Amino acid sequence: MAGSHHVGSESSLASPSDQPHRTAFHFQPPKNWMNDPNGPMYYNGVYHFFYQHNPFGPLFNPQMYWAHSVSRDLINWTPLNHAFAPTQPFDINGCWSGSATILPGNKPVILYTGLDSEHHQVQNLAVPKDLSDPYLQEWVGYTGNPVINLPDGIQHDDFRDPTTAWLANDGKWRVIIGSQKDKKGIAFLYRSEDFVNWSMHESPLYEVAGTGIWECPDFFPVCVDSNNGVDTSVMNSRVKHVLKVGLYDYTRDYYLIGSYTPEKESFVPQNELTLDALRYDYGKYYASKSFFDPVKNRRILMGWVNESDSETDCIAKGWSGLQSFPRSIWLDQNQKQLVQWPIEEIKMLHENEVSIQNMNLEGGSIHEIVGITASQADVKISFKLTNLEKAEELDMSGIDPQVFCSEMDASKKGKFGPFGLLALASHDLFEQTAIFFRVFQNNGRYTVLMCSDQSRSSTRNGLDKTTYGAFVDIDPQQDEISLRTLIDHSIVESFGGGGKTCITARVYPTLAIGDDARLFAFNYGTESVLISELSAWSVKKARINIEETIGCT
Ligand code: DQQ
Repeated sequence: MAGSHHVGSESSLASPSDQPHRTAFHFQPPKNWMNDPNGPMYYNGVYHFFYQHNPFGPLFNPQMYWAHSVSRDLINWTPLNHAFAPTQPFDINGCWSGSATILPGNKPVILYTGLDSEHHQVQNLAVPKDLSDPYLQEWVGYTGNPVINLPDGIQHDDFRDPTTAWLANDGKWRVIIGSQKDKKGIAFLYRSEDFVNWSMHESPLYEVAGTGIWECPDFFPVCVDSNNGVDTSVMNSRVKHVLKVGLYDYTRDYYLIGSYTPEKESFVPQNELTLDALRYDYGKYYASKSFFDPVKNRRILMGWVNESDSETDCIAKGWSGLQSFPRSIWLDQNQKQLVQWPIEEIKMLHENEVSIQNMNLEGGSIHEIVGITASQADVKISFKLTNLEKAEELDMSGIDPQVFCSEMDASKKGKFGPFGLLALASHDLFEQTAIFFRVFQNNGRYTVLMCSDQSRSSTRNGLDKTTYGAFVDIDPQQDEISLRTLIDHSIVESFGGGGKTCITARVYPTLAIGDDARLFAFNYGTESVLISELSAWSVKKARINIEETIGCT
C-alpha cells in the first residue's frame, strides 16, 4: 500500500536567500505540509520516523499520507516513499496518526487511524511487506482492516491515534485510543492476545470531564531512580507511568505521572489534569510521541511545531511545520515532573565553540556572544544569583505565568530579571526573541519564572507573536538558573532549569537573518547576575530529507 508519490527534492525549492526561515537541523519535509510525528521506532540499526504529510500542498488537508524517513543517527534523514496513502476503504479519506510496536521476534507493526469511506475513524493494522528490506520501505495493510471499529455512542470523528502497545504478564497487549464523549476526554483501552482481535476494556484507562477530545495519547513507563528510558512494556516497582494527552481545544500536550496496575487496569495519577497542569512544552508544540531507543537505553520524544505565520506565507514558502529537535525524556529526581534534553547526537553538528566563565552581568547590561553563527546555534548559559534577599516580593499563587510574561515583557525592568538571552537579534536589537527569567520571593520561598517573548521577533505584522511563560521548579538558593536554547532560523527551542521547563517558539525575522543575526546575553534587572558558565556553538546543517540514493550509513 505504499504510495507511489515521491516527495519533491530540495532543489525544487527557492534558493536559501529566498528561504531565510527554512531550518538547518530540525526535521522538515522537502516541501509541503507536515504535522504529527507518527510511529517513531528503532529497527535493526535504523531509526524510522513517519509523519502526517499532505504531499500536494503546504496547508492541512484531512486526506493525510504517512510520509517516511530513515536515519542512522537521528540527525541526518533520508526520505522514502510514503508508507500509507489513502487508498483503501478503511482509510480512503485519510491515514491519520498512529504508532509502531515491535512484537516478539523483532517484528514491527503499526496501528494507525483511518478515515473510512463513511468518514468514520477506525484503527488499522499494517506490517512491513519485506522484513529483509533494511529500510522497511513498503507497508501492507492487514486484510481484515479495520481491526478496531468506532465504539457505540462515540461520534464518527472522535476516535483516533492509537499508542504504541504494551504487553502485560497475562500475555495481552494493550493500546489506548483518544476520544471524547460530551466533552469528557477519554483514553479508551483495548486488549488483544494476537494484535488482530481487540476488545474494549469495560472502563477507559483514564478520562477527565470538560477537557474535550484527547488526541495523540502516549503511555509509557519512566524509571524512578535513573535517567535511562525503558521499553513500553516494562512494569515493575522501579517505574512510574506517564499518560500524555493532546488537548485539541487548546493545542497543548499535558501529562500525568502515576501508578499503573495492569491487573486492575487502573492508572492513578499523582497530579491533576487541569489547564495549569504539567506540559511537555509551554510554547508552540503539539501531538508529540515518544519511543524507546534500545541502542542508548533512552526514551526519545518528538513533537510537531506548527508555523506562526499565515496560510499565504506557507503557500509562498512552499512548506509548513517542523518537528522539535529529538529530546531525551526522563523522570526528575523529585518524581514530580519530567525532564527533557536535546539528544547528545547534536554534538555531531557543533562547531566554533565559544565559552565564558564567571562573567558578571551588571544590572541593565548586555553582552554579545560572538564567534558563532547566531542563526544556527546551540547555547547553554548558567546564571548564579547572590543576595537573593533583594528579590521582589510577589505572591505568585494563582498567577498565570503566560499572562504574566506577556504583561511583563523583556523591556520591563525588575530586580532579579529579566535576564537571559536575546536570540535572532538584529544589530540594533530592533528584532529580537528574548528568552529570560525573573525571580520573586514570598515568605522566604522563591519562584523562578521563564518567559519567551516573541513580541519583537519580526518587523512583520500578521504573525502569531504570542509570548509564552511557565514556572521553573528550582530553588535559586541551591541551584544555578540554567538555560539552553537551540536556534535554527525560525525556531527557538529553549530548555530552562536543566530541561525542567521547555518553551518552543516560531519566529520570522526580516533583519536578523543568516549572517545578520546576533546573539546576546542580557540583564535588564537592577541586580547583577553572574554568568557562571556559557558555552555556545554554531550548529552545522544536517542532511534532512534531501533526496538521494538510500544509503544513510
Ligand atoms: N492530527 C491527525 C490526527 C490527530 C491530529 C490528523 C493531531 O490523527 O488527532 O492529521 O494533530
